[in-house]
Amino acid sequence: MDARIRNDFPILDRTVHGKPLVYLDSAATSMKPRAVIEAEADFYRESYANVRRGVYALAAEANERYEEARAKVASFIGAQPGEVVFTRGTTEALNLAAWGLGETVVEPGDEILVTEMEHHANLLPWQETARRRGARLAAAVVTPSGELDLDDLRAKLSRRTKVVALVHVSNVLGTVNPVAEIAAEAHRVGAIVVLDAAQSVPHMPVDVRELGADLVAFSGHKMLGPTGIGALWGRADLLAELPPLLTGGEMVREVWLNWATWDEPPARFEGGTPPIAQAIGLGAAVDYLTRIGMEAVRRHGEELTALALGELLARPHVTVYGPHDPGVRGALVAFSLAGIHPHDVATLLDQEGIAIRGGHHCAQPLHRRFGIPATCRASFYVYNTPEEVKRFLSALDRVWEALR
Ligand code: 7TS
Repeated sequence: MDARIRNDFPILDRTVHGKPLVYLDSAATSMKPRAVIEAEADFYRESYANVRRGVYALAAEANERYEEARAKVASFIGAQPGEVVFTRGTTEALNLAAWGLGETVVEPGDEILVTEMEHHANLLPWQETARRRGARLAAAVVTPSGELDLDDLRAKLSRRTKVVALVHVSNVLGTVNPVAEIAAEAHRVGAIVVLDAAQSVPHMPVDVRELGADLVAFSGHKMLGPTGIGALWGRADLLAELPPLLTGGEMVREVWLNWATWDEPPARFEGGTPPIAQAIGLGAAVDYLTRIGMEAVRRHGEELTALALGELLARPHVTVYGPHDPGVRGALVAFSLAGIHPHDVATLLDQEGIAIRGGHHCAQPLHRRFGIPATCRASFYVYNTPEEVKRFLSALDRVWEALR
């Protein structure tokens, strides 16, 4: 990775507690390059207006730039623009999917299959759908090494399974799930496959057609883009069947006092004024990542993960969660130090300017599965360097010496 990339991220120049910032929490959210900050600001400065309504030149220009951003996001994941619904992020996208499939596909007595490694964003919407529709929620288990137990998943698939909702890359274990294989099996029983791609789309080449899922959710803020914008990709014929989650302006055809007809996707799912500047910012983030190349992004993540993983595994007082092979992981490592609470580790590292996350990372059932309340997690992105990983590791050794 070109070391100059770092210079594109103004925030990385700052200090924390008098020390240079080492930001290792990109799995929570990523920092923004100047190109993204400027794209958003330029829109406000030069082309700002609402979308989908005005006939005046500025409104047409704003609309053009909003739709241009949609086309960029679509091409980034191998899709058509009409299949990309802008949402506030992964959470909203998954709620939209769970609501829509609950209304159209899930019947009383049916099953929804999730996994034990889901982020709450891909669990709670399905709990709600199951409760609302009188369906059953089942979960495929995770092996001790942090992989999905595919035999268990297969055993839990049946003709009753209407939806299989799973994460592509676990935000705790780093596990990369074999989505294409699982999707093929799920389709064999007629289930719809919903993929939480919040931790994959930012970090590796993703082609929705190759994955074989039917609906795919991700967030802009984890891929160098602004907050408040994300997307739900859906197979066009499936999107056409789904009802909207939000009703209101600019998502309808015809409105009478007692009834209305929905617009076509994606407009149907974007009721109200959407996050226009944020979508344009996400378009700039996609341009930025495309310039680096997603293969290079993945390689860099793998290199930093391999470095951290190798060093952590060599320390007898450190427990690492998830697969030990960096080649089959996302760019993050969750770990714990024997007998020390993850919050204490994160707090002491912060004193040295190092930002990692300690907690349950919105995956409480997964932590319960491993019999622990929390873990520490270091996560990496394009702007991180091997030197930063080494600084983190030596600071971690000092934390261990101080608290053991
Ligand atoms: N799914 C996964 C796998 C995630 O990692 C996250 C956010 C979400 C869904 C929700 O995304 P949002 O953009 O809608 O909030 N994960 C994390 C995390 O690991 N630490 O902070 C947020």
